[in-house]
Amino acid sequence: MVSVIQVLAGGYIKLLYPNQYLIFAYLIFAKFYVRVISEFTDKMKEQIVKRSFLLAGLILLSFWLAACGGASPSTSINVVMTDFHYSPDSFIVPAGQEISLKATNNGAVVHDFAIMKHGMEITKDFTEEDRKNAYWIVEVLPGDQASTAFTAPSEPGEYQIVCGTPGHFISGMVGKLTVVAP
Ligand SMILES: [Cu+2]
Repeated sequence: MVSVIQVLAGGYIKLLYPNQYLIFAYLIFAKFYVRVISEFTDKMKEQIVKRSFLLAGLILLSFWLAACGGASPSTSINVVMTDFHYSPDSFIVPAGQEISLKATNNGAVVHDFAIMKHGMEITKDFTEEDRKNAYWIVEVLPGDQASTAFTAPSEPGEYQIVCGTPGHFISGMVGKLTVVAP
């Protein structure tokens, strides 16, 4: 029994929390149940509990499937940068293909999305010397958004993504690009 209330609540919450809306929809649904449950018979209550567990199970399954879905290579990257994180922070792309990138800077300072060349991972903060070891860099001003494209490296493997703004690498602004054979 997927109620109209659940669907409406889910749609509304989706606008506010695109990722976690299912949990919120479930909580609202559960709250609605608690309010009316006192008027129900024991058999009805039993059924409601069973259905609640089933619903929770389906929600968990959908999260699990969504997590698995994110593990396949994609030719588009949509990243949100904040102070000092990438969200998401790992990407899988097919080797040698054109990748479209949309980078949004929701932070208060300028951020980069710099892919280091293979084997050129940095361990200390990004410096001007590291710039030549970058495979590709896009810089985005605070509150701005960049839509661009680059060709994925031809060599499969793991590539480090870093922010080149001083202090950001050591603040944990790091990601991972996994290049897989197409
Ligand atoms: Cu940064």
